[in-house]
Amino acid sequence: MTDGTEAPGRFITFEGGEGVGKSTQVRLLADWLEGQGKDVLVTREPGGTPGAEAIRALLLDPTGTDWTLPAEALLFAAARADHVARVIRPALARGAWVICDRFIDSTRAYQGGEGALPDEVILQLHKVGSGGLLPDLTVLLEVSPQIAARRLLQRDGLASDRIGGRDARFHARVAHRFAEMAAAEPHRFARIDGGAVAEAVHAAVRACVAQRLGSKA
Ligand code: T5A
Repeated sequence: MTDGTEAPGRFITFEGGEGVGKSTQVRLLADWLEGQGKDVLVTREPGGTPGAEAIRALLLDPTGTDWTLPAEALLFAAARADHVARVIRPALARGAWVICDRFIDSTRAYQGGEGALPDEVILQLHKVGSGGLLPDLTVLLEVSPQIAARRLLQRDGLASDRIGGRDARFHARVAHRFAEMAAAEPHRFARIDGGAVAEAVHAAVRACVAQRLGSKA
């Protein structure tokens, strides 16, 4: 992890838009690492602690409050602060491999970017709330909007949460932000095509983890 403090664990995050296959790949990677005898903790954002899950409900309920952008960013930062302090840091300190479904880069992509909050502001909130903790590796899964839409339609029908239900332009901007962040930090990000069958995507994720974090592939 990169925030100036050394901890023996490894911190891997999965990022990307809705329906790219993050949760599926988190599970497959966790199974694979556990099969190698590693202590693995799987978690997600927003969420991961009772307090952060309560904030998740406030943020994502499609019939709930229509938060302003700064309020939304503060709520994500508050949920993350609780999650990092109570779950992620203790797990890393005991040497676990922590795999998190979304983290700070989701806030940078969804609440930041053109016409939204400046990246420096979001990173400053992250510094205050979570000591600026960054993952060792961030896997960015990318699929075409058509593939993502087809998967989500198959799984959820027409239902979506308050943020997932925003229009196609919003989601295109989010995908562009993720790509920009990955280009700016190639040592932390790995961009992986999530359009193939799940096992093939998993093979690419495994190879990447082995190469970047020195685990057996
Ligand atoms: N958000 C979150 C912010 O705005 N700011 C933040 O800081 C944070 C942390 C969270 C929402 O909050 C926003 C972003 C989101 O809008 P969520 O409930 O966590 O939402 O949901 P998502 O992260 O959007 O996750 P999804 O479950 O929608 O998508 P996943 O996890 O990417 O995809 P997955 O694995 O669930 O797969 C979706 C479907 O496709 C199938 C699966 O079986 C499933 O049915 N699938 C595949 N099918 C074919 N081939 C493959 N390779 C497949 N992989 C998966």
